[in-house]
Amino acid sequence: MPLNRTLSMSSLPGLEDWEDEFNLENTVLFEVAWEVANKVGGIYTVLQTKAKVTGDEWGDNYYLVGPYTEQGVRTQVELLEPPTPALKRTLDSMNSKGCKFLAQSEEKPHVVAHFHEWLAGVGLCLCRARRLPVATIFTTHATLLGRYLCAGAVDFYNNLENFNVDKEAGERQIYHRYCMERAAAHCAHVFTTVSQITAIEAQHLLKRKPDIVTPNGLNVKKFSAMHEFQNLHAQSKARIQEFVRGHFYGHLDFNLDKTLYFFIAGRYEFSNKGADVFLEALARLNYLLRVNSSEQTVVAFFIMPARTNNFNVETLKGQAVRKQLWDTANTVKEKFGRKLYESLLVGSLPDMNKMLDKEDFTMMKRAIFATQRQSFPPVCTHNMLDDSSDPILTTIRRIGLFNSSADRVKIIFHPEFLSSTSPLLPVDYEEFVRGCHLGVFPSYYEPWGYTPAECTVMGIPSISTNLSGFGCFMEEHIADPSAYVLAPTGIYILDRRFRSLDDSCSQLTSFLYSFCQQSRRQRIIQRNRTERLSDLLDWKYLGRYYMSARHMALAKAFPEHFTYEPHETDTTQGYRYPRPASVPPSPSLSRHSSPHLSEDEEEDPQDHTPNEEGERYDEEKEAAKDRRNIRAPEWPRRASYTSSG
Ligand code: G6P
Ligand code: 1S3
Repeated sequence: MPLNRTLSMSSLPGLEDWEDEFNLENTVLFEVAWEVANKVGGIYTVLQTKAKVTGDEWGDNYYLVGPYTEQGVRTQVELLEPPTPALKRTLDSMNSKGCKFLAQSEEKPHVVAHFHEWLAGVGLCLCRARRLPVATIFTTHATLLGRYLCAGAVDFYNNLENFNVDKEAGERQIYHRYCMERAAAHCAHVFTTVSQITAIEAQHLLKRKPDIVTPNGLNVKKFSAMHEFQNLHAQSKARIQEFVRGHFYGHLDFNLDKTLYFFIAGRYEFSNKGADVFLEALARLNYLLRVNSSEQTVVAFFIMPARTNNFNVETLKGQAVRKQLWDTANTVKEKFGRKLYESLLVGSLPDMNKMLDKEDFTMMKRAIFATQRQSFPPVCTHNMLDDSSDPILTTIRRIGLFNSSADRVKIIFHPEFLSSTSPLLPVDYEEFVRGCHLGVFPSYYEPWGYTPAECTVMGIPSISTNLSGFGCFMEEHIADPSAYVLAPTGIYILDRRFRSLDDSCSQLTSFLYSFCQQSRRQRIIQRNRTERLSDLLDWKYLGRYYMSARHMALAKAFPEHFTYEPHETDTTQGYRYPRPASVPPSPSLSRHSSPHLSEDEEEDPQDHTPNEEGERYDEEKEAAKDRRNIRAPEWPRRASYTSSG
């Protein structure tokens, strides 16, 4: 029975269905990476989210190979017997011979082996050195040298072609690793990377132009109720507000209903991830909000793991004080309720002067007394091991954002990844993102950047840059790619390529300040537009690029059985999402394109109040208008296959 895989792609509105069938019998795919069932960073997310679409295509012929970690096996792996006799024989033989493998069996399958990053790339080099009959693919998610060079004070993108790569790798003591990465890139039948910008980097630093760009996708979750993600935002925001109530106890002199939550999250690479630019822009935003007597407050979270010695006492105390106030209020409420009930039972209205007794007042006074504090609410939630030299804390000391009452911008540095079991902020990352208003990722070095992509699929606006794979991808796939026009869709792209550092900070400040000036209704509409872009990031669509890479590798390794027709267009071209129909093209007008109501007007996403032009806002209609504007994509031509013998 031949194993056929059929893929149908029609989730993006306006897209033609794409169906493909070919014989997968006797063809096996191995995907090898250090981050298979081993959560280290972004590659884990690639593999974990892509597993479904690859599994749908390859069925039982798909194998993920990663390191054996007890923790990973216990929490992420279901132990099974090998499904095919050939695999069983191979595994038995590996076990008995101390884990050796050769791709030989009586059935002689066509094997595709896809290796991610230099660590797994060693296996690829060995496959080729031993002349194994395997079609190999190497994907680099960042180049080692690029990451190291960017972390130093180097004008990276203007000097890409000038680096003496051996010398630079040697000076940074990564020469051996660099050589493995370069060897894997050169040995592979097909070399891929995650974005156009990293393709250019790889061409200069690894000296091989990637054959194909394989952008990262996500599993996009669609709710049956269109506005469910908006409800989730409100629920998750309430959780964050609870934390803020505790953290700022004694200094809660700002209106939580007019407070916006911004955040940056990821690997703690201070300048590569743009934490430096974000802090500078926050200092400028603070100034602007203050001089303009804005009522808005911004709480900016930094979620970047650093070396710590647990939570600090002041932060834990904040949550304890909040809990105590909550308990006190509940106790008094219960006593009050009981007295009221008893009074109603005997048919009389209660004497309000007697509803609370002395004991109640003492209890409440004690609770209020506990909220007195001499210091400002802490900037950092943990005891930092490198407190005096930590780059975020050092910058905060320099720019003076200490969470004082006068500050309109407050900072919370949480140097640990979030967890729903935390005693401080018991939410997981997804819930946290949903509850925030804006993700800020002004990276200098970011081959892809999952954080803004995750924001997009949850309908949360984000700021990325034209130096990040994600930023460039969105710029390329959304019509009218200019910062002003993109902004209403909730995808802000900061220029870090053609501007000085200072100019980029100014641009980021203007993004943040204009975001603060939006009314609640404008934010709701913007979230709807952001969420509508999520299909663009779905593996159902982006999985195609991986397919093309595999087809190409099979054709190169087994030319007698497979052929591959080169694409007429670059494989990263194709679908472009149009400017929302309701947004006028002029940058100067775009900010108030949506019905503009004041912040005080409490609104609902389903609220259809007329705007100042007397038009009723209808999200369904607006979405339909957007969809009608979508141009049919120019899909890359499919690879063609002869039957695999
Ligand atoms: C969602 C909810 C609304 C809520 C709004 C708050 O859209 O469905 O009921 O008013 O979030 O938005 P904001 O941007 O102020 O957090
Ligand atoms: C890399 O992880 P990082 O955060 O070190 O790989 C990710 C997955 O491809 C990518 O999103 C990220 O930009 C890279 O930098």
